[in-house]
Amino acid sequence: MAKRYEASDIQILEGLDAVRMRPGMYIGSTGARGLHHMIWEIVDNAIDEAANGYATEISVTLMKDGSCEVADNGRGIPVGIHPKLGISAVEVVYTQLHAGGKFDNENYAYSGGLHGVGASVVNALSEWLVVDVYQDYTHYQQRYESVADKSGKIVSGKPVAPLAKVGNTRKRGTTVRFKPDPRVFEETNFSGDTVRRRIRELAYLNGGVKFVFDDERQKDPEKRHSEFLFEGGLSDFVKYLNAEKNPESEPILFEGRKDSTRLRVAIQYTDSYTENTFSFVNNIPTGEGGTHESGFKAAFTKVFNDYARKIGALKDKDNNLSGDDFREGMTAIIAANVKKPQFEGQTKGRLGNTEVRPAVEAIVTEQLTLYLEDLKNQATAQLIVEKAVKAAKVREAARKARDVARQKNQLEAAPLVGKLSSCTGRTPADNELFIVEGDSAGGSAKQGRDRRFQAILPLRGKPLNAEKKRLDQVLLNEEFRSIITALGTGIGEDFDLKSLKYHKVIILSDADQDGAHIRAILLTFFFRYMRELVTSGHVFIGMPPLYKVQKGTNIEYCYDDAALPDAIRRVGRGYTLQRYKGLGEMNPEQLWETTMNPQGRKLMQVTIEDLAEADHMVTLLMGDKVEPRKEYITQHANFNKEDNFMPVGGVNNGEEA
Ligand code: 1YM
Repeated sequence: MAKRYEASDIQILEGLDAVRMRPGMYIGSTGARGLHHMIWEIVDNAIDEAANGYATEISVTLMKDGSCEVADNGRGIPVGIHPKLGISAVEVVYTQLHAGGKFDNENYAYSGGLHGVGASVVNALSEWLVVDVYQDYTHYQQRYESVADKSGKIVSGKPVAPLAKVGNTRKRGTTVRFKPDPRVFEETNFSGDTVRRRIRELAYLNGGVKFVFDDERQKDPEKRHSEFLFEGGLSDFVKYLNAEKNPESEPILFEGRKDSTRLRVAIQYTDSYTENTFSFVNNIPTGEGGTHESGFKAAFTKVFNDYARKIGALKDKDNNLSGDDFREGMTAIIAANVKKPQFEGQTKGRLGNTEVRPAVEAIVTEQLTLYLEDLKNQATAQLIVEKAVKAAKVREAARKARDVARQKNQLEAAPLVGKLSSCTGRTPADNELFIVEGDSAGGSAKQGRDRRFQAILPLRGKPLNAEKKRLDQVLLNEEFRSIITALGTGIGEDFDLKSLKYHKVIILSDADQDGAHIRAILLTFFFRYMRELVTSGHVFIGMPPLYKVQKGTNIEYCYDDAALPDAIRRVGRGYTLQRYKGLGEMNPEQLWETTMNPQGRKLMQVTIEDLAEADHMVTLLMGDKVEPRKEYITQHANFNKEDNFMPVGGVNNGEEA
């Protein structure tokens, strides 16, 4: 048994009102993201308990009253009285900022988000919160509320009474139920899909722990209850990601520790041409990579080059194969645990800790070398080398093709003359590029736009599906070439965000199946070859209206079916209703007014909330296997719904960034 917890181990730093003053500092935002963060902070504590071997099951329930309940079957938060503060440890954890035996305790080397301050932050930002502890055959409970004092100031997370014994029990564990405070959050409606998706991810990352999700607000049994238990952990994760691809090997699995870094890796190769690396630090996705990812890549490339020489696939005179060559067709999960993670970058999705890179390199070198020495792994190892040799040849051919293309000026402005209608403004930060489906809509957009900052690129027909093509083929496609040239960033390894000529890239397609398809193709292309364009928030989806309700000069546009009844009521009797079937039905003025004018238009920003899920989705929609795609499209047949913008990660509904 680990050393028994002492109430005096807890450190105290600050009170809760600081959190309410600046919620963003503690949970990132008061929007949908921050709202969901509340759940993950509590779940984090339950996961720690499971990771330390005390809990086997974690459940999350979204309640009808807007509250959320998180429970585990671990030891229960300690109930002993803190000698200096004279209150229970439970109360310390929930009312004192920075409280927790966690960050100076060796057992808790790897706390996820806020190093144990999470619980009190959640309490501070809740209307009310109730903790139940089941420990030593006793059921304890305490309730906290955020209420206004006489002067009207809100006192955050105040205990209604001390922790009390409320009964006997044979249960073990901790249950926390809280209701996010609408005075803090702009949005208090939890998204069942978001929560379920993240719980599934956590279940993969914490193999062997059972996760149960209930959404009591739902009628549909499919959406009401889900259970996730993956005994194989990361190995199951990588197989899930490759489920719609064609795997060519069994997963390669290893783990190790060095200094204070722990690393777990799962790798599986498929016949696809793209690389999919998903990394995590303390269960948090690191979509922008970082020192753990670069350490992994460096060591993987080095060890495999040595191996390729050893088996004679590379001769003395040959150059080493590149990292990209080895990663073609690779799906990899890299899960690191780091003591004091530093998250950097645009979306705080990059690990900055410099000590992690050498530690990860050492672990990967050691473990992969062991793997390659094992006779039963030779077939997989040789396959990887053969694939890399082939990839190197193709890459060389593509490079030559690209050089030729450059020389011929093909990738420069030449093929675009007459196609791209550029804007007059020369400040990329102000400029917008509309990629418009079809020549006729393109024509309307050209006439309707504000030419000072809006450029139009009409697409003829469908560009090809980038998922199924190698870079050299993508470069031959005229539609993609014109996009690459217009953006000015280059592509793949050459991509350079600093050269981006339009800081808003807006996809404008019809609200029908064809439009959804074109949108998915474009998003796949950006996702595969210009991922940074998406991760740094430059890609948007334009939303043309579906209806026009009109009486005389009184006009209302509706962007979804749900808005129609209200619009009709406002316009009143004698209205006429027009349903737009495509962009082409709007004249230039209407297109400007409804879809392009920054005052009043609706844009959805494409974000990569969850890289792994996004990749799965892209593969599903765009990959080789037809059946799962059909199934998906049939299930989500209404192409006017937000769901259909999901192929590349989440989409921020509502306003521009
Ligand atoms: C539904 C949320 O919070 N579970 C949980 C939390 C703790 C413990 C067990 C725990 C930790 C320790 C010893 C220890 C926490 N304890 C603390 C603190 N589930 C949930 N389960 N015994 C029990 O850290 O040594 C913070 S969280 F600070 F009191 F130790």
